[in-house]
Amino acid sequence: MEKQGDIAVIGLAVMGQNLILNMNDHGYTVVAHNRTVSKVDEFLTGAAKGTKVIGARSIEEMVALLTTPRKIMLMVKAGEAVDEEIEKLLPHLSPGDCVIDGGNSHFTDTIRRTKYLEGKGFFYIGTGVSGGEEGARMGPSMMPGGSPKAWPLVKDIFTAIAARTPDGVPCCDWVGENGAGHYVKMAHNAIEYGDMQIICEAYHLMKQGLGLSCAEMHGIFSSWNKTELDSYLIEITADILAFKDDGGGPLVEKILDKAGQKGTGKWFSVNSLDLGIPVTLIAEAVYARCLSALKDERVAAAKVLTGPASKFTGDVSAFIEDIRRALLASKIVSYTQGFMCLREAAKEYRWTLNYGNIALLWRSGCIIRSVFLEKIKAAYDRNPDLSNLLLDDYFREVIDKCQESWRKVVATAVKLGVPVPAFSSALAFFDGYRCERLPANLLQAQRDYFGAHTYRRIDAPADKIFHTNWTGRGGDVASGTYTV
Ligand code: NBP
Repeated sequence: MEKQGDIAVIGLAVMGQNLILNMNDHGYTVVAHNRTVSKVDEFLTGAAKGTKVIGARSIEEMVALLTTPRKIMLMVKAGEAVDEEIEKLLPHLSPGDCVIDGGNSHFTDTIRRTKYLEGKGFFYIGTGVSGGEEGARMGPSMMPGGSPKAWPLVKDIFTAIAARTPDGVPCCDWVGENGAGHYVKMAHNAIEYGDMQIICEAYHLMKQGLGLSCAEMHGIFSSWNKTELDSYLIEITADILAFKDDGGGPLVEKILDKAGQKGTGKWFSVNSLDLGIPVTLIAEAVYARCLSALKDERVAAAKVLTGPASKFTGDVSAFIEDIRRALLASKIVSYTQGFMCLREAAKEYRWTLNYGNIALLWRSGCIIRSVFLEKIKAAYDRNPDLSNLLLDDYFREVIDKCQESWRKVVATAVKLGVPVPAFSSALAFFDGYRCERLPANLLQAQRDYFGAHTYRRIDAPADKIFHTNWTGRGGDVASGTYTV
């Protein structure tokens, strides 16, 4: 059998098929394989007809068709399927071959699999692939991490098929060791959760608070897309609001208000708690989906729980601009929190992450693509050691300009009884972050009062620990282990 395949892709569902066609367009010979073998033939006689794609009906056949070192990409369901496919591959691999997982795997699985395959003399890459079906076909944002020695093996293929920024830079670069690529993809998806939620809150406020129609909101989102908010998600929101169903009304108003969540937003929120980083906006975005899923309970509660009767009184156009500014300020907080988490993860998992490059990886080809990401890249170019995006001059000035509007929007939403969990948690984070003295002094006193947790004093050396017998009844022994 002639070894003519540059790369193999296992998994011929929507992502696998489109990535193969994309690779084929860029001159690569791809070997296609799938667990259900009939799908290989369907693909060859269907979407891949007339291309150079070669079908392999078995792993043995697939492996024999590949040039060495072999590059085999899994585009299968995340989780056990990846381990199952790896186990099927192992007996057929030679030292130096590289297995690539392009699915949405949890980064800890990728850390484990990298170690496992490297221990057997193979290479492993876990790469985030973003942009859905269209991205896979036309150019996704790609975030590869894993065995560093494997990057030269796939660099040309990956950068050829990836999306490009408007000035031609591929949205694909090496992210870091073991699970770093999948971690960055998880962060991307989580930021997507946040961006979607703040857009939904703007829509809810304009609809419920101002009584605007979908047609009016279509115009507003379209105009916002010509400002700093210029992004794919604002653009599709404008499109969605203009879309009519068969009856001639806006389709969006007929869609059940019950959202699902596939996991990456939750994974990131859980990880942020593990790392001790307040990623509050994204966590609120996940919780907002959870609350939406309680549709039956909400319908029952709506009949008995009342809110304020107040109506919006004020300048509608001025308030729409206030909402735009609240959206922009909240978005800055969301990305700030996301990058804070990336920074802490880099420390925890010993990755060297390039934050400006990560922003650039998301500039095109993925769901959170936006002009805004260039500002993040510029901030890290100005100062690669920037500890927090809010401290960058550009973002600080934008927040300054937006702040009054942001507070007005949150206060008005509270008065009107329209929920804005992401707008308000972002503002609370901002106020907390800029607060020199938080009430954690009282909290520490409470902890010491009931659990002898000890505390430090502002008027004593930092390493000196204090415990007070607050009631005169307890002892003077401080807790060494008990933490709440
Ligand atoms: P799915 O996530 O629906 O996975 C189905 C594919 O996996 C089928 O081709 C299935 O084969 C194959 N598969 C193989 Br091969 N071995 C399997 C096993 N042991 N157990 C289960 N399935 C197995 O495909 P997808 O939507 O193309 O997504 C692929 C990956 O890319 C996923 O990790 C997904 O999270 C990620 N992703 C998806 C999107 C998107 O927009 N869909 C975007 C970004 C990332 P079969 O035909 O024999 O069942």
